[in-house]
Amino acid sequence: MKLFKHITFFVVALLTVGCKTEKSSKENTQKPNIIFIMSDDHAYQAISAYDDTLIQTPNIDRIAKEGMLFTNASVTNSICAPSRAVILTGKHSHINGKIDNLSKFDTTNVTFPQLLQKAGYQTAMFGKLHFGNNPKGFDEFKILPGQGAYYNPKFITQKGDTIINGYVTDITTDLTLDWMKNRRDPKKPFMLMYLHKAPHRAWLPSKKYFTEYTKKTFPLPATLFDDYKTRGTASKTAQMGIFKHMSLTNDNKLTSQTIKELRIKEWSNLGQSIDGMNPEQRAAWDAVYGPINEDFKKRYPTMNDSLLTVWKYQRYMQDYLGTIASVDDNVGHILDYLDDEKLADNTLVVYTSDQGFYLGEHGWFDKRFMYNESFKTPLLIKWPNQIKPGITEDEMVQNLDFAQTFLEIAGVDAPKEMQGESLVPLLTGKKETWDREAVYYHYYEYPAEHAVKRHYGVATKEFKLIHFYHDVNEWELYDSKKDPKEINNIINDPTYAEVVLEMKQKLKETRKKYKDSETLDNHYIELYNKK
Ligand code: SGN
Ligand code: CA
Repeated sequence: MKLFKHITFFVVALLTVGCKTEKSSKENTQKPNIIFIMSDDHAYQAISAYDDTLIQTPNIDRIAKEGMLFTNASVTNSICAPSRAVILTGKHSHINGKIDNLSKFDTTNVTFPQLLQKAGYQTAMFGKLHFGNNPKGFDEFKILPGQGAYYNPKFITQKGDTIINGYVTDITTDLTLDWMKNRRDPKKPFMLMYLHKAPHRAWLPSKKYFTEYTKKTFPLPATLFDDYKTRGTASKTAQMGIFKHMSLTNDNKLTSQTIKELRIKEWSNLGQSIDGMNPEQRAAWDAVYGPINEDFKKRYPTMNDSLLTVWKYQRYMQDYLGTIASVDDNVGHILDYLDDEKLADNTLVVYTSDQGFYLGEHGWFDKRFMYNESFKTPLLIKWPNQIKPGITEDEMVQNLDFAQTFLEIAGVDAPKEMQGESLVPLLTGKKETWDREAVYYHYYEYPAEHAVKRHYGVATKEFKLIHFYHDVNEWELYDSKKDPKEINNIINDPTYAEVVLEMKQKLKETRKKYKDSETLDNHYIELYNKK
C-alpha cells in the first residue's frame, strides 16, 4: 500500500512537471519574435516608402506595405552611440549617462534585452553597436569594434576577435541568417538585433553597386546653397558643409595623387577610407574610380565653387546610396527567410536608423542638429495579424519608445525608470490612449568633430523651439507646418510672440517631465572639460 502511494505520488508529480514544461514552452512559442533592424545614418529621404526621388528600396518598403510607416519618428539625441543607449535603456541620454560617442556606457543601466532574456527569450546581436563595451543580455553576439570596416571587417565575438573577408553588409546578414538557421531554439521566442554599419561615412559600396551607382546623377536638394540668413551662430559655424568640409579624398574618393597634381589642399587630412581592401577588391575599385579621377582632373580647372559643390554632392550621393542598395537587398533576404520558414506571422519586424542624415539639405552631410533631416529617423514596423497593412502613422514617436514597446509585446513589465511609451496602442489601432503632444531633444557632443553646438529643444506637430547653449545663448523657432524645410527662424517675428511664450513653457514642462535641468547641463559640461 505504502509502495502504491509512493508510485502514485511519483506519477502525479511527473505529470505535473510534464504539463508545466509543455505549457511553458507552448506559452513561449506563442510570444512574438522581435527582429530589430537598424542601419547607421540612414536618412528617411533615402527610403522609397518615404520619398522615391533618390533611390528605390523595394525590400525595406515591404515592411511598410505589410505594416506601418511612421512619418514623425524622431531621436532624442542625434548621434550614434547615444541613440543606441536610449534604445536599449528606454531612458534619455542625461539619465542613462551616454551623452556622446566619447563617454562610456554605464553597464549598470538595465537594458530591454536583459529583461527579455530573463523572461525566456533567446537573444542575439549582429553588426554595429559602437559602445566600447560588449552588450549585456545576449546569448550570442558578433559585433564590429567601434565604427567597423566596410571591407574585410573584424568582429568581436564571445570567443575572441575574428576577421571575416567580404563586404560588411553581406557578412552581417550571413551571420544573422546562420544564427536563425543553425542556433535558434524553436522552443523559445527570439529577439534579434540586426545592425548595419552602412550607410555610415566613408560610404564604400560593394562592387555591384559602385559599378551601378557611379553612373547615376541625382536631383539637387532645394536648400543645397542655404545661406543660413535667418539662423543663429550654430548653423553658420558647424563643420559639415559639402563644399567646405567634405574631403575630396576620404569622402569623394579622389586619390592623394590626383589632388597633389591639381595642387588642392584638403581642409583636413582624414587618410584613405579604402585602405582595408585586398588586392582583388582594390583592383575592382580602381577600375571604376580611376576614370572618375581622370575625369575630375579634366573638369576641375574650369569649375567654380557652385560646380564643385554639385560635383561633390553627386559623388556623395553615388556612394552613400550605393551602400543602401546593399542594405535593401539584404533586408530582403531576412524577410524572405521569415516567409519561407513560416516565422513571419509571429514576428514583429522593425526597420529604423540610429538617426537621420543630411543629404545636401542646408548644404550639409552628417547629423547632430535638431533640424528635421537628422532629428527625424525612418521607422517602419510590420507585425502581421496585429498591424493592418499599409498604414501611415503621424504621431510623434521616438527611439525612446522601443524598450517599452518590446517589453509590452513580450508581456514583461517595464521598469519605472524607463521614460518612453509603448507603441503597442498605435500598432494595434488603439490610438485613443495615445496622448503625447511634444517630444524632447538634447545634443551634447561639443566641442567635437563637425562643431555642432550643444542644444536642447521641444517639438510639437506645429512648432519646434531650439535653445543653443554653452558658448552661445541663442533661440530658434520654426513653424513646422508652413516651413517644413526649416529655412525661416521666426523667433523674433512679432506675429509669433505668443507661440514663443507657449513653446518656452512647453520646453520647461518637458525638461521637468524627463528630469533634465541646468544643473545636469553644467554637470555634463564639467565632465567634458575634465576629459
Ligand atoms: C566619424 C565620422 C564623422 C561622424 C562620426 C560619428 N568621421 O568620426 O563624420 O560624425 O563618426 O558618427 S570619419 O571621417 O571617421 O568617417 S556616428 O554615427 O558614429 O555617431
Ligand atoms: Ca549613426
